[in-house]
Amino acid sequence: MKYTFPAGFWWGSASSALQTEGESQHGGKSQTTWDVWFARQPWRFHQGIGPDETSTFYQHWQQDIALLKQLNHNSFRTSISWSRLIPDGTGEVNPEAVIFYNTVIDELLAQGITPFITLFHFDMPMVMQEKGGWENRDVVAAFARYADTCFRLFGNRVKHWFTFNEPIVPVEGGYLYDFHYPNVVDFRRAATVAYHTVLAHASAVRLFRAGRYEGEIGIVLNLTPSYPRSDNPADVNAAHCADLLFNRSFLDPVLRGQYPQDLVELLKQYDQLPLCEPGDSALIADGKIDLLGINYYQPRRVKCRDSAVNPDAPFMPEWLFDHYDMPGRQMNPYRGWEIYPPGIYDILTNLRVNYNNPRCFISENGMGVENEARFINNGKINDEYRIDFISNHLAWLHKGISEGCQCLGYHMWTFIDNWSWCNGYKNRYGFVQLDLSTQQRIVKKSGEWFSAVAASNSFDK
Ligand code: BGP
Repeated sequence: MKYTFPAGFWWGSASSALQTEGESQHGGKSQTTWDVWFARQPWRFHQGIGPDETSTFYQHWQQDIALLKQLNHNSFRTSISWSRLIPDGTGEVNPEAVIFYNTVIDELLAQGITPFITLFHFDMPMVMQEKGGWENRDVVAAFARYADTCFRLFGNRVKHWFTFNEPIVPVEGGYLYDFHYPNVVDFRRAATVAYHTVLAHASAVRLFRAGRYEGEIGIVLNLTPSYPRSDNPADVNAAHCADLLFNRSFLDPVLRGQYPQDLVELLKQYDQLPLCEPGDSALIADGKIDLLGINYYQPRRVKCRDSAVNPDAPFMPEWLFDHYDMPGRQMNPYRGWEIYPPGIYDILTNLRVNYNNPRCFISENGMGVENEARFINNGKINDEYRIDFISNHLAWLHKGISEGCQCLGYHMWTFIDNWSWCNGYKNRYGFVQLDLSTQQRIVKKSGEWFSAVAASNSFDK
């Protein structure tokens, strides 16, 4: 069957500043929580590889943008590093950073590639973390100022802005499950962090609208459709709770301008509501977006809890549901994530039916694979599995579009094998293979395939 996409469909990939730039101590940049955490606990990072060992986009931007062009990207998302642009978080703008990001944006445009810019992709400046990070309400204003600085400096050329990438991840990782700094496990603090992130997002949107910048502003959310084990009401309720906590805690504020009442009630019931101030509801209502980026990797399978919770233990999301290993599900054995292409269709349908069909696009989707060198054939990685992964997801995305969903594009994670948060180079995702020691780049088979798909705006399967 031939799948053809609407004219002007966005084909591209996504990346982020910290995962590609390198030079974390140079060019006037200050440290992020990742630099500090790595210095303190290198054993937490796969093979002891930290955020300095990257594809060095800071030096190789021109070569990499030429490769994006070769792969027929018409759009590309990366992030601006707050700690590079405003090293002390709130003060002077770093002129070297302005030159760097201007150069990157101008080169993308010169090559006919539309820049999509994220403002916060997990890289909290350490100076801000020392003031409490997202737990401290003052960081909201600091972030808004940083966002406004970006709009002023680059808004004449950047027309697609995203306040946050996957804001739930620093909440889960940093305050619930110990895979991001500051490694706290405390639901109430997690809820505060999530709440302040929503306020920071909305403050940035307000400034964007007040400044009458051209273009559109959105956010990138990792949506994990929650599937119950069965139709049994207890399982269905467990899936509903997981959906409220991990999807709708961000989705509803940014699309509907308010929190779901069910979520408020749930947090009240367990005495976990964050502190609200007068004016917050109006601010959140102003945070409605123009464009939603959807990162989709895997669904969430849940069931009701089999055993009672210990009422003396601190509250955690798992009080409300249990994870369920559905028999026969297809897994990515390397990353341990389920592969379920229909999930993309379910997300789009849910948005169309329940959220008034917002403008959206797939901003990340991809497959991390270990030890890809074993698939080298005639000098390049023959990653058929990645082509299968992408085409299966694209087929379901196409079905969503044919039923009326406003999905405007597909960005793969990621363009070049890059550094991953705690996993270093364990799971490689790129269209382009990176040799870390020589910095050599070789396009994989999937890169050639994607390039042809983007050029023809279609593929056969
Ligand atoms: C997303 C992040 C990316 C990227 C990707 C792959 O959650 O937005 O930054 O890292 O996941 O995940 P990982 O690198 O953990 O395998």
